[in-house]
Amino acid sequence: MKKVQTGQVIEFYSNTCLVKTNFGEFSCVAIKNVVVGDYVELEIIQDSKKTLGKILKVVDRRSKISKRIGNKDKLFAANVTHVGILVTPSPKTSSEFIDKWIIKSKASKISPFIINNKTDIQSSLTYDKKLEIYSNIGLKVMSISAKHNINIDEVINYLKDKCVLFVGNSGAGKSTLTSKVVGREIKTSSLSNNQGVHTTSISSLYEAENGLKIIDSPGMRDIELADYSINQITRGFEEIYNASKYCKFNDCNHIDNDGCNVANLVSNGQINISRYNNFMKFISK
Ligand SMILES: Nc1nc2c(ncn2[C@@H]2O[C@H](COP(=O)(O)OP(=O)(O)OP(=O)(O)O)[C@@H](O)[C@H]2O)c(=O)[nH]1
Ligand SMILES: [Mg+2]
Ligand SMILES: [Zn+2]
Repeated sequence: MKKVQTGQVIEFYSNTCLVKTNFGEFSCVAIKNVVVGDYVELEIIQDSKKTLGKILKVVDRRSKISKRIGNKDKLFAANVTHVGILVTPSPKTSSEFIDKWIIKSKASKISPFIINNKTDIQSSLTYDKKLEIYSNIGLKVMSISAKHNINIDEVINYLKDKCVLFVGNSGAGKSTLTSKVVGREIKTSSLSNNQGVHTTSISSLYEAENGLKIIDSPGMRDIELADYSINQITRGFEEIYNASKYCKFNDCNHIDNDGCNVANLVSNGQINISRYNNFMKFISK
């Protein structure tokens, strides 16, 4: 075994982290700004009692994702490729929640997709229509039941060799799905209580057999849009962005009908009204 190795941070505590390499897992003193999902170069230091890793360098990240703590955004995961937005009839998932996560994912160069969980529960027509909005704008939607093992394979196959972050309201089934995908009981549920208030700051990365990785971090809920530019928000509404290219005026506010292609497409139903309302709400903040 060479003294200098590369590996990936799979668990992160306040000042130590666990790095997985081809030669096993090493406990390391976390250097500043290292987060779960990071690829690192580490030096293996062996003294008479224990083997420890010393992180020398963080490899350039393909993506970064942060969460709001107090009034600050704190980086907490790196190299995520996909965000799986869990949508459930109970607890009810708001369209704002979904649209905010689409914005956040796209702004972070991460692909969002939708997991319609709890299909064993009878859904309403409005709920089914809500899902249709997202498949109509080209998002992948997978219908599953995490608890009853329905379509878990579809999720596993879709995410082969990818790194995913599941997001959803407390009780949407993130931990249940993670356990099913990874094939073992995982620690997350004991870390977050029913109100979703996490009791510890640990973030973990779980790996399934086909190279699929899941990053789990308790307390991933609110998204503050204040930090996003109008352009970033607009890119979360691709259908509105594309339609706006054909508005009569460059500085169109998309409210008045005079020559506004967006408003026209909303009134004829080609752009969904809930998407439009969220868009207008988010950009006016
Ligand atoms: N009926 C039904 N219940 C489910 C399904 N998936 C998960 N649940 C239940 O929903 C509850 C919450 O599931 P969790 O996996 O703990 O939810 P979570 O998203 O991890 O919640 P937090 O950790 O609080 O954010 C549990 O009682 C699960 O058994 C499903 O497909 N159908
Ligand atoms: Mg959970
Ligand atoms: Zn317009």
